[in-house]
Amino acid sequence: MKQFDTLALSTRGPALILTINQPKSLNALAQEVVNDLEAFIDWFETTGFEYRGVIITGAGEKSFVAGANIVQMNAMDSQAALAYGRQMHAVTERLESLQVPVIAAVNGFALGGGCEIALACDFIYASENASFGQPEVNLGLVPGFGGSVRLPRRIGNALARELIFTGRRIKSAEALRIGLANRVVPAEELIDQAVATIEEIAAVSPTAVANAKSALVQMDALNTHDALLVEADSFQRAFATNDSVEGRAAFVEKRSPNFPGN
Ligand code: CO8
Repeated sequence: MKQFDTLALSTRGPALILTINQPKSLNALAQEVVNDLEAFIDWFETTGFEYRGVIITGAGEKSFVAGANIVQMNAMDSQAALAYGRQMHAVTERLESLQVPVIAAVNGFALGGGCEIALACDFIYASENASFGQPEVNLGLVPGFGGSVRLPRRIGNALARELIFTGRRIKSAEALRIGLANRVVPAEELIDQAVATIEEIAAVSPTAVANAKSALVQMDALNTHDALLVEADSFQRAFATNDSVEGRAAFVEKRSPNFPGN
């Protein structure tokens, strides 16, 4: 397994677990972490074919990711801050575009850049002690790693504005209620439940999941009419796969499908 200074990787069945491993700073996104995230994505895109999903979590019991590293940011000029923000934009866009589903297993603070990484994942499972927020206004800042774009898309414009303008922190129960988290679970079950979902995904056609995900990502930027064209194209490509030939034949023959994965 590939090694990184600031990330820990482990495998559970078909799932790859990526742990941001800087517990002393509550897993804040220091420059070294951002560089490692980029290197992780490079590695995963070229060699991670055996995995059917990625789970992102934070080391320790207290924090998922406490945001950008404020100590480092305090020493930056605005050009360096812009480069830091743009690098994280690229990381979040590439995470969003991975071929397999990515689940954020939020086990504590998901603040600022932490909430923004979670938003770049396909969906979020939160532990009972998780909390979410975009507290940048407390620093005289605004979200800079994609939160202004992805938070309104995930929870709606008005709620996102309220969270961004107040910097308020919300608990996991509220995150669930507003659709930010898909489920809330006891901390000790968080990874198990995320792995179980990836096992469920691993039982269906990998090409269909990749196809659906790629279409959903493209649709984010489109109006309904153009998004329907993307769906039609995606459906047509899915229809032509061997997975689909097998899936349809298995249904007709009343047996379980054995997907070839292409
Ligand atoms: N950066 C660096 N270090 C941090 C961070 C952080 N974001 N958060 C916590 N730490 C460090 C603390 O400094 C402390 O270190 P030390 O032990 O050396 O003093 C250690 O982690 C533990 O933290 P606390 O003692 O503060 O722990 P508490 O339990 O008392 O509080 C909190 C936990 C509430 C999470 C608190 O640490 C906190 O408020 N942290 C900051 C959260 C925050 O504001 N995050 C948003 C940052 S801004 C951002 O993410 C926007 C990104 C956009 C950048 C775009 C550039 C263009």
